[in-house]
Parts: sequence; structure tokens; C-alpha cells
Amino acid sequence: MKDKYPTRKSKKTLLMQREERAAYDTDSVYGIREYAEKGFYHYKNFFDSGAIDLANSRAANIYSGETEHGYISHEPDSDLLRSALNIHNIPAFNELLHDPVLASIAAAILGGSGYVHQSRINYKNSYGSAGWDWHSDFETWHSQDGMPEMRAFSAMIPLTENTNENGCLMVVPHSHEVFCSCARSDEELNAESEFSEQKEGIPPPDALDEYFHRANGIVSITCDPGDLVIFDCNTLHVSHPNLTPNSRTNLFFVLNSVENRLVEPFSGGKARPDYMAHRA
Ligand code: 6CS
Ligand code: FE
Repeated sequence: MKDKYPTRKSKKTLLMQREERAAYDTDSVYGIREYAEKGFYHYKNFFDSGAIDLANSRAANIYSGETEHGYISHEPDSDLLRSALNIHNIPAFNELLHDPVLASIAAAILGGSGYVHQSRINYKNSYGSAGWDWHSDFETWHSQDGMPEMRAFSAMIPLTENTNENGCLMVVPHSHEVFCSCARSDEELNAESEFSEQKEGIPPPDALDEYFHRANGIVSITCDPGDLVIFDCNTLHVSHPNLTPNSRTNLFFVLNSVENRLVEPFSGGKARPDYMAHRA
């Protein structure tokens, strides 16, 4: 299959125009027109508070180890839990995934049926949990997982308050329109360390300058439990470490079009395990 978005192949960085549209139907569901234009949308008070409370207590049980969960990723150089992956079949989370309005949002964006490419809880617990550097998720999913085209998005569900202080998601409006082909690292990387340490896929300062120039600023998505934030697979985003006493816990479902099934990784390495990138 042709590689439409070559990345991690050389030492060069290159900005390329996106080819696929961000949403297939911008008229039938509220918010999707703005989503397609800016690359993200924030729905306030989207979920029922009882369902969110239940999901938050399940997430806390996984964090504390009270509920055993095999698919986890740690903070860089630490044994603190950073992410719990492959969580979408756990009933408290599955219930949120099957919200009927979320299903219509997914259909409008993907132009048909979708499936879960990745699901995870990102814990950014108190006092020093690491942030995430600038990246496009698609750049990773394309190179490491073999996702052919930009026909996927993330549904982010805050389970605790996300503030400027505890490291809320920050996005660059309109960045989803441009793909940054990133440099290859010389280090020998494996899926687990790459997931938490981000050794590749970070656009260099001159490329970031281009994005900021177009965007006219960064948007900090401060949000509350019960909100829903959707963002395109290629939207450039970042988040600060959490130095506060307040944990920032977010649930993510990545939905990909069934017409955009994974092939072999475009960067050539071994495909990541199924719990990071579902192939079934
Ligand atoms: O490796 C991944 O799939 C991912 N990594 C980052 C930094 N963001 C999204 C995704 O979970
Ligand atoms: Fe990300």
C-alpha cells in the first residue's frame, strides 16, 4: 500500500498538506462543523454524572491495584502507573463508549462505521507526573501501527477536573490540516518504552513555529467530569506535568473507520501489541 504520509524514515522534517477531510458530514450533529474546521470540539455536560462517578471509581481501583489489569504503561523511569490500556470492554467504560450521541458523532466524523483502535485511561497523578510533548497521534499510529489514512479521532472523557495547573490537554487549532513528517531516532526502541517516553514523533521548533503561526495561539482545554472532548487524529497537542495535589484522570476511546483498517507499520518495525493497537 502506498505510504501517503512518510515519517520516521530519515533525519529530515517535512510539512505536508492533509488529504482526507476531517469529517464526512458536518451538518447532522451539533459541533461537527467547528470540529472539522479547528480539529477539536468541547461538549460540556455530555455524560450523566452517575456513569462518570462509576467510571472514575473503576479507574481509581485500577490505579491502586485493587482491580488487577494486565495492560499498563508506567511513567518514564518510575513505577507509577501512567496509562491503563485496552479498557473499553470493562462495563463501566463500555457504557460510556456506547452513548448514542457519541455514536452519531462518530458516524458523522468517520462517514460510516468505526471501531476502537485504542482505549486507555491516562492518569496524571499528583506531584510530578510527567506531561506529554508536542505530537500528532496519527503520526504514531501511521508509523508504528500501520493506520493508512487520517480517518480516526479521539473521544476524551475527563473523569476528574482538568485545569491549567494539573496539566489539561492543550491543542493547536487548525493543526490537523498539516502533517509533520518527523525524523527517525538512532536509538533502538520498543513499543512499551516508546509509548511512555516519546523518543520519536516530536516536531522540531521550526515546524512548531509554522503551526503556531497559522493557528494564532494555543487552546487549553480546561474541562470537567461529564464533558466530552473530541479531537482529530492529526491535531497537534501537548500537556504539562502535574505538580499539584489533584490527580488528572482522563478516559480515551480512539475510533477509527472500518475502511481504514491497520496494515503493516509504515516505519518498518514490528507491529505493536494488540492492547495498544487493535487489529481484530
Ligand atoms: O503511542 C500511542 O499510541 C499514543 N501516544 C501518545 C503520545 N498519544 C496518543 C497515543 O495513546
Ligand atoms: Fe496524544
